[in-house]
Amino acid sequence: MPAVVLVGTQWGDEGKGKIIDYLSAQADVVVRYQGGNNAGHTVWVDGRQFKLRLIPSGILYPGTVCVIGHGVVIDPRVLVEEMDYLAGQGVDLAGLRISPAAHLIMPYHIRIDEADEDRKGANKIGTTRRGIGPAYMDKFARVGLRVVDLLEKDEFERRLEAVLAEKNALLERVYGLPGFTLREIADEYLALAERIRPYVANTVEIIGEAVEKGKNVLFEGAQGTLLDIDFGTYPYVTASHPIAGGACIGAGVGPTRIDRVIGVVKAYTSRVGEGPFPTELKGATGDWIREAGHEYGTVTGRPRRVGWLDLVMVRYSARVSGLTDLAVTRLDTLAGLQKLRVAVAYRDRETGEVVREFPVGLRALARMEPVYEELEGWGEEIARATRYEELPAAARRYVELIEAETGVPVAVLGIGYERHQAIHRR
Ligand code: 2SA
Ligand code: MG
Repeated sequence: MPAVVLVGTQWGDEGKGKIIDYLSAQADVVVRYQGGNNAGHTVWVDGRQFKLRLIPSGILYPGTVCVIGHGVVIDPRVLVEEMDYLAGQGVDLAGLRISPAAHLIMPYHIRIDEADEDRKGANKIGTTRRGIGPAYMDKFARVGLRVVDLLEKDEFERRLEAVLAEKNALLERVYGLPGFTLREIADEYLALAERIRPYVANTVEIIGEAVEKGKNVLFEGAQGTLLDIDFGTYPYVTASHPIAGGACIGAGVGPTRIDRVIGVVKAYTSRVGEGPFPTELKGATGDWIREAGHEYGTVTGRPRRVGWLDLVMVRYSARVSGLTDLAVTRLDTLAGLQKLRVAVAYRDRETGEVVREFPVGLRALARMEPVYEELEGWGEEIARATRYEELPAAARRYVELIEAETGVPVAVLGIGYERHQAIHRR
């Protein structure tokens, strides 16, 4: 394996958790490099469900080092809650390592995220309301507080006092909401700091050394390519870099050290939150897929918008992340549909032109209608296959269309929730 980056190729919820879980079994180190608790990975182990938000699911494998890198934004309440949840399930946290440079999500970030969404009304982004965007804003405005600050009481209080004056003014004057006192935040956060302190470590060295020694290091992306702040459907995006390059920035590893980049593709498309979605299905077929796939957000419980597989999008994701492999998930969910459609290009409604590249800008995207290829569906027998050759012919044709249209080989196929329900081709 040695150094592998795994990314979502759509709008998140591609089923990365399942593939990450599988790869984590062989990994020595697993790293989160961006986002925060706007991510939610669900992993099934022997009929038991684990829901993770910040800590890499590699923690479920004893002996694995699990890193939360520089590029992640950490809500200390959520982190400690998750530590307690895992410990309560009998999971050993000894492998956890937290970057001192990771920024903190503060209570005012959450209040601002919520207030900002409410104020925007019809123009809202549909965020997870977890304070992710406001925390990254402060990072770039250079007024963020980091894990390292949390560990020094005086420094934390000094910096918090300065920031709070500004945040309270914003909350009270712009949003008409109450602000926070220094003490209420500091007392709670400094107590949480003591729970976090034992796990804070030099993550750049830990990762760098592991890579140098040829160990298996897995960088797990959260969200998906089309939610990337630069490469996604801006402004309907998250505030970080879910693409493969984000691993270099958010973990502190050079691009020359990455061996493989795996893109996870769900067999259909889903999106939570607002923004364009060319292959969206609004009628009965969409409802059917939503129910069959339990397409409700792990974090917020929101019903996800669903649609046909869009290979224009996946081709674009392969481009921006330099994908070497694909992992296709949820082929089992589509079982039972007679006919399937897959977008292989777009047609510009205004000019009639057929394009194969993903366009930049909401206006351009809104003009596009998908050019579909229609394929035969398959039945329930798919979940019992153990080798590629045992898959129904129609499912194999579906997989091969993905390969042909993206130019990237499909290495793994997910055909069910359980760990063992996957087929490996490379
Ligand atoms: P935010 O809260 O600022 O990040 O919201 C901005 C937009 O990003 C969307 N968003 C997501 N969409 C799908 N899945 C997300 N997380 C996955 C989950 C985790 C994953 O299962 O919940 O697959 O890695 C996620 N996080 C943010 C959000 O809906 C807004 O459109
Ligand atoms: Mg998810």
